[in-house]
Amino acid sequence: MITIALSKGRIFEETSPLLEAAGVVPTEKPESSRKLILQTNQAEVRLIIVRASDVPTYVQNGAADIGIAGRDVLLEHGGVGLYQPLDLNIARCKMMVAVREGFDYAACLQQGARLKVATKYVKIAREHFAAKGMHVDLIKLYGSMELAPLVGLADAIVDLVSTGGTLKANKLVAVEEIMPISSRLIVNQASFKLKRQLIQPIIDAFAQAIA
Ligand code: PRT
Ligand code: MG
Repeated sequence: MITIALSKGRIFEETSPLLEAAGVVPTEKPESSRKLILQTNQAEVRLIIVRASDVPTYVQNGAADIGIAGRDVLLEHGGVGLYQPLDLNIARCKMMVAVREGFDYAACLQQGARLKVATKYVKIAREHFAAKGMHVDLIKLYGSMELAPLVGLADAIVDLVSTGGTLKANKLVAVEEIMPISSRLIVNQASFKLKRQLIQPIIDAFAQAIA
């Protein structure tokens, strides 16, 4: 038996065609089912539905053999003990620094001002600003980062941007790209050794499907 950990929403949607290419079709849709364990057309493959940021934890601990997680999630998690054989190039976006329209970010940088930065991605943000030699006070949030500069909680945010629609709707502008983000296949290292005959064909089918 192999267990694949996925999150609902964009990751599930963009992974479905890859699973199908590997011959794996869930018997129920996670969007309409409340079940957290989904059987598939293959008796030896099942899916578990977890929060996006929990996927590495399930795979690291062997509760799932395989998972799909964003580079953002993997960097924040640390990725220790995870084999990462494939960048699937799905759920693509960019990690960006954004500020309120009219806020002079460049001037702040020049003056060496100490910025308040709100983000869910504390580790990525800390490393980014440290590499630039900038002093920042990081404020950890769990969502709706876009609100923070509008109500004076922070000068800037670090968040994911795909269409840019959320920034625009909140009168924010991106001022810096930190890194491009896409989702990766992750595999538990022990599973990879012990269940290679089940796991390798899935990796190969995914690799072929994205090529
Ligand atoms: O939603 P939940 O709190 O359960 O967890 P999550 O937000 O981590 O999960 P989910 O399913 O929303 O995202 C899963 C993965 O998709 C992330 O880890 C990223 O790798 C990837 N991804 C790709 C994105 C986006 N694009 C994205 N646009 N994740 C989030 N967003 C959010 C962003 O945070 C911002 O609030 O969408 C908003 C901006 O979108 P635009 O299109 O308005 O720019
Ligand atoms: Mg989300």
